[in-house]
Amino acid sequence: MKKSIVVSTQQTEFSALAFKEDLEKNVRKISEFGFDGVELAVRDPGYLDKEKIIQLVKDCDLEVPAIGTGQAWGEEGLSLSDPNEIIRKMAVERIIEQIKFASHFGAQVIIGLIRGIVKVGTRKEEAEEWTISGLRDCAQFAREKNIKLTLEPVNRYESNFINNLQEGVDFIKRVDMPNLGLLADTFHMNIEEVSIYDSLKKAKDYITHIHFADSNRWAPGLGHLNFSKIVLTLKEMEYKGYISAEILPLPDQDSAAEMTIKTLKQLLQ
Ligand code: LER
Ligand code: MN
Repeated sequence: MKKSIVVSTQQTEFSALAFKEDLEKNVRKISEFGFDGVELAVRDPGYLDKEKIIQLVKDCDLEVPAIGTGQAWGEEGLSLSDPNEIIRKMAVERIIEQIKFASHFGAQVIIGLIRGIVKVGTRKEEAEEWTISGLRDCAQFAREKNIKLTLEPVNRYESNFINNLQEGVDFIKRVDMPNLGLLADTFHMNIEEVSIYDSLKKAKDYITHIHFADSNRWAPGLGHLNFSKIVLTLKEMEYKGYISAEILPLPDQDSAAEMTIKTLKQLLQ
C-alpha cells in the first residue's frame, strides 16, 4: 500500500484538506515528508497551469493517485443528479476536463460530492437515473483515455444517496462500466457502516482507492478509529492501492501532515 495526502490546487471552502494555500511549496513539502503520492483536489482544470503542475509533481518524484472533483459541487453547484439538465451537462463536461487532466498522471477521478443530492421535488429514482446516465458518459470517455473513475459513498449529512459501501457497490453494478471502482473513506464509514472491517471485506473486489481520516476528520491517530485493525483488514484483503489522507489542517497543516506520515509508516511497515 502506498501513502498519499490531499492537496487543493485552488483556494477552496472545503475544510478537509490538509494543504490548500501555496501549491508548489506544499507539494515539495509532501515529497520531503516521505509520501509516495499527492492527491490533487481540483475545482476546474481550466484555471490551472497544468504543465507547471505536471512538471512539479515529476520533479518531486511523486505519483498522483487520484483527482478530487467535489469542489465543483461545493463551490459551483455542479452535479450529476440536478433536476436541471444544463447543470447535469455542465457537471459531465467538467468531469471530462478532470479526466483529461488525470490522464497526464494515470490518476483515478473521484466521483464523490459531484454526484450532488436528491433535491426537494425530485424523486430518488429519477436522480439516480440521471446520475447513472452521466456517469456512463464520463466512464466511456475515461475508458478511451485508460482512466478509472472511483465512486465515493459519503455520509448522510453531505448527500442523501450512496452513503455506505454496499450502496456504492449496488450503484456501480447498475452503471455497469468496467472502469468504475469504489472509494472507501474512513470518515464517512465511521458514520454510516455497521462494521468498518466487515464492510471493507465485503466490498473488496470493488475498492480502487481509500481516504483515511479519523472519526473527527483529524489525522489518523487523533480520533477514536482503530487504524491498526483497519490496516490489518486491508492487508487481509490484499489491497495494494493508495491510502490518501483527506484530513482537516489541524492543529495546523504541517503537524497534520507530519502526524499522518508518521502513523501511516508505523501502520504499513
Ligand atoms: C467529501 O466529504 C469527501 O470525502 C470527498 O472526498 C468527496 O468528494
Ligand atoms: Mn473522501
